[in-house]
Amino acid sequence: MHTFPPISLIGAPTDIGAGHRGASMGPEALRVAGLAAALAARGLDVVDRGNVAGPFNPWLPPTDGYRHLGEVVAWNRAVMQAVAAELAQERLPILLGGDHCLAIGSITAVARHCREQGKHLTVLWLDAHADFNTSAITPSGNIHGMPVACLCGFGPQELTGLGGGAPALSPEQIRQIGIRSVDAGEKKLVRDVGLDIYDMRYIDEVGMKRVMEEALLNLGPRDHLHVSFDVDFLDPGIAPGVGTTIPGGPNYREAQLCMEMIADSGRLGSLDIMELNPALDVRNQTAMLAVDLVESLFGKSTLMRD
Ligand code: NNH
Ligand code: MN
Ligand code: MN
Ligand code: MN
Repeated sequence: MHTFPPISLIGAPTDIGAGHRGASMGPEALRVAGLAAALAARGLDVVDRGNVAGPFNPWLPPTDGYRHLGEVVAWNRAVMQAVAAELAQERLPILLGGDHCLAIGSITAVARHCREQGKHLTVLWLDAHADFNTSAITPSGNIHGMPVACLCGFGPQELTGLGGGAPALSPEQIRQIGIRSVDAGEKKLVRDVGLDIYDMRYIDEVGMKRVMEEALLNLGPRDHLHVSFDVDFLDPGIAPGVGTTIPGGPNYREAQLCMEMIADSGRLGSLDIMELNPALDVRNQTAMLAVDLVESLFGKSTLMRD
């Protein structure tokens, strides 16, 4: 069993980048589902920092290919600062979304921290979607479909340069798992940049065990693993509380194994829990499932393994 650093929860209550309203209630639903208590029960030091603040969602159509770009930038600056403050104290930040556009701020902070500490950053992107759209190819203008592209330098300067310099990531640092919905233009772009995608077909063919062995290969003590968990990664049959359900996702055991194998790597350094939409959930079951999976991510397991 690996030990984990002290944990800080940071809420970002907004749906500013999403195509449905309601992810703004995600942080509170995760709190109500008992996230802090579940981690504390594992013997971890957990502090809830409360929520960061940002502009209201004006719910406007796209301008120049983006919906709410100015508001998205403001929220991401706030998230970046809050995440950076926790990393600077050697704490492990957990961002409670909020929609997935906020991973730009979170991962920009993590990338800068890793650069300063001489660590190598790898991002595991658990999602039904590749989130690699740009303003030219997006079908929606929703920026939650663009964070991975922005982090790799494809996007508006305000977001690609959020950390004040070069893009936060290069495509080789990213491994995407669970992907099963990629838009036409996005498909070409992810192929061109050579993104490492373990899609659902590959998971079906070789199984989650081998997928995670490959995704976690060669992680050493100088590696920092960031997990960006879009709750729509999960099969909608077990996780209905998200805006963009896509059938055919990982089932309960596959998702548990994925989390358990990340825990076993001992390299988890930061986490996003994104896109939970309580307005679409049924009796908070998706939030409770997310908490259950996050317990596994922090080393909880059945029988005698923990
Ligand atoms: N690909 C679609 C878009 O860009 C949907 C993105 N929705 C997500 N991404 N939830 O994770 O609009
Ligand atoms: Mn998604
Ligand atoms: Mn996503
Ligand atoms: Mn569990």
